[in-house]
Amino acid sequence: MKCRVCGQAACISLKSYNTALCREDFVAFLEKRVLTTIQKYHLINETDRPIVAVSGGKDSLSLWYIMNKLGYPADGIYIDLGIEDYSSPSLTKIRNVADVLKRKVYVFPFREVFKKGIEELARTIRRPPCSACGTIKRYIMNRVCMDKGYNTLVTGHNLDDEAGALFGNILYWKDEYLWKKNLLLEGTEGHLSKKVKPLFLCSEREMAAYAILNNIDYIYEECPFSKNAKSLTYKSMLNKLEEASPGTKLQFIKGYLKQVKETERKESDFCTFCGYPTYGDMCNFCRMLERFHIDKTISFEEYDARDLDTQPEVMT
Ligand code: Q46
Ligand code: ZN
Repeated sequence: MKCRVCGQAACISLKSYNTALCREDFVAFLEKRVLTTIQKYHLINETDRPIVAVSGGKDSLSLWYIMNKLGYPADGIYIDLGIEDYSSPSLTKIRNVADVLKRKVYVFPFREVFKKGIEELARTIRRPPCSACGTIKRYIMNRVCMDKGYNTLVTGHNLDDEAGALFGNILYWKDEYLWKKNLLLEGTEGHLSKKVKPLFLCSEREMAAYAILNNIDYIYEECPFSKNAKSLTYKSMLNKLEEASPGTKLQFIKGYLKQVKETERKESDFCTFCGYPTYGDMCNFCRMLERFHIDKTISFEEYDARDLDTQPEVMT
C-alpha cells in the first residue's frame, strides 16, 4: 500500500476517500480538513477567543493540539466529575498536553462543589446520570466562557458522534433536536457563548490515528456511564453500513449540512441569578445549587502550563 501523495509506504488507508497516506501526508490531510471546516463554515473568526472543552480523550486532546498548531491559540476547560480511575488519569493527560501547548486549563471540581458524585446527585434529583451531567457540563463550560472572557466554546464531537446522534434523532423524528446537531450554534452576547465543532467531518478512526501519530497520550477508557448509551448502538449500526459501503457516514453528514437550517433557540428568558438562557426565572443549574444549599459564586481551579521546551510547530 503506497501513499497516494508521495508514493512512500502508506500507514493508513482511508476507504471513504478511496486513498492511502503515509504518516506525514495523513497528518497534513487531517489538519487541512479541520482548517477547511473552520474556514468554510466560519466557525472561528480572527477576533474570537476560543476555549476547548477537553475530556482527556483522543478527539478533544487532538483538536486542542491541532487548533494551537493551526494558529488558533486556545486554552482548555475540564469538568472533573470525580469518577474513580477515570477522572484523575484524564486530568493528568490533559495537563501533559497543556504543558506541551503552554496553555491554561480551567478545572471544575464537581465533587468538591456538590459534595457528592454524579451518580448520587443524579439519583437525588431523579435524573439519569448522563442527563444531569449534560446539564451541568453545558452550564459550567458556558460559565467559564462568560466569566473568563472566551466567546467560543470548541468541542471535539467527531463525524461518528454526529452521524450517530443524527441517526437516533431521525429514527424517532426528534425534530426539536435536529438543529442542535449543527456544527455552529450562535451565542447571545453576555449570556451564551458560540459553540463550534471543527471535527464534524473527521472520523473517530482518523482522530485516533492522528493522536497516535503525534504522540498525544490520551485516555482510552470511556466514562463508565457511557456503557449503556443508545448512541453506541447507533454508532455500531452505522459502522456496519460503513463497512459495506465506505463513505456512508460522510455522505450522511454532508447531506445533513446541506439541508439543515438553524432554527431559533426556544429559551427567551435569562436566569435572574446568573444570566443563563432559560425558561422562566431561574435556570436548572441555579435551581440545583439552591436545592443543595450551595453558594452561587462558582470558582474554578486554574492550571497553568509548566514551561517546557516542547511545542507543536505553528503552521504558516
Ligand atoms: S454525559 Fe454521561 Fe458523558 Fe457525563 S456521565 Fe459520563 S457518559 S461524561 S459524554
Ligand atoms: Zn442560573
